[in-house]
Amino acid sequence: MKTRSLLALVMTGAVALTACGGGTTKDSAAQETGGATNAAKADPNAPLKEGLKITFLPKQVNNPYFTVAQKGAESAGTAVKGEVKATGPSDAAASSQVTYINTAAQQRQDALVISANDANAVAPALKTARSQGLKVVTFDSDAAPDARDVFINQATSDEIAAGQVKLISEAVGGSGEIAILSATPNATNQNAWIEVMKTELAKPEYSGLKLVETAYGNDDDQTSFQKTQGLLQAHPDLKGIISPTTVGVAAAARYLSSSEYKGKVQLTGLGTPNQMRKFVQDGTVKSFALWDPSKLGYLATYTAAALASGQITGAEGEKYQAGDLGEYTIGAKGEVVLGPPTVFTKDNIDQFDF
Ligand code: RAM
Repeated sequence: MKTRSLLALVMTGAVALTACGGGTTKDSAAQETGGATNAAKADPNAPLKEGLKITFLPKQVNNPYFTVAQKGAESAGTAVKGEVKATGPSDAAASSQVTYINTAAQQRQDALVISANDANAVAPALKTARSQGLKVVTFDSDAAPDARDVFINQATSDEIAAGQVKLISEAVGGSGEIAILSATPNATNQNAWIEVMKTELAKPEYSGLKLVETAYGNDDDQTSFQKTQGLLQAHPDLKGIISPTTVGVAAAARYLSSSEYKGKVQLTGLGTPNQMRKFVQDGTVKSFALWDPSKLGYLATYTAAALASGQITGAEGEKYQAGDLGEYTIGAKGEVVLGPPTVFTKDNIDQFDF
């Protein structure tokens, strides 16, 4: 009896310590696989802690996609009665987020919600932050799995990338040269999608399509605009462009819409309906896709609160409630999937406002 109450006391102490974010014991075996890294067990019935401090760190601040995601993060912050502070670099360069991660740790934030510009460049800073008790949730673009607790993926890479190839194939009528206009060369999400696109293109149903170049606009409007021009000049037979970045696809559409290539060279990608509406209406773009970035920001922030409250640890199979979005389950390697992307065309684009 005595031993048992002593054990209970020790265990409660351990849980309380972890919940306070101090002195978290790391399980190095679990760290290898990503996801659950805390020795503490999840308590699905633990109440959400009030007053949690959460830093929201996008790839870059002047990107409308992340502005919408931030709105979702802030509304989740209100729902969990916490405080969400958004900050971040103006460019999406590989190591531009490191100082912001260090600051979040110094400011004793409870959690960090980040879309990583580079999986490895941010990893050492994230690991240090976690050793100081911060919970780390990546969303949109993952960091190295052993540097974060949970990754909120917008949709599986397979469905995003296969969808992009299908859209360009339909737009160009199944044959011809195509190019990819990506964001930065190190972006985890972009590279995962490009890899799947190449696998898709190797399938017999796409034998008429030939990928001639992958260019990088660095998620910078002007660079993306110039790279579009460069692709068209370098490949006179180009029939289509896939730009799986909201910055790239909007810049490419702007270039095409006022050029001789409008309607001749097809464009698809991942874009926000509000940025792409005029290009769908003027016939430059037939279709493109995206998920709702605000739901992505909401889910990532809610997940950060669930982690910081001890409801989940990031281990596969754990379930939790994410406010308005309902129940989610942690998958393999600490990954949670928001849901399938939406395809936008002139028939449905006016139903969306983001
Ligand atoms: C850009 C960024 C982001 C990506 C979207 C689709 O805003 O590259 O990481 O997910 O496009």
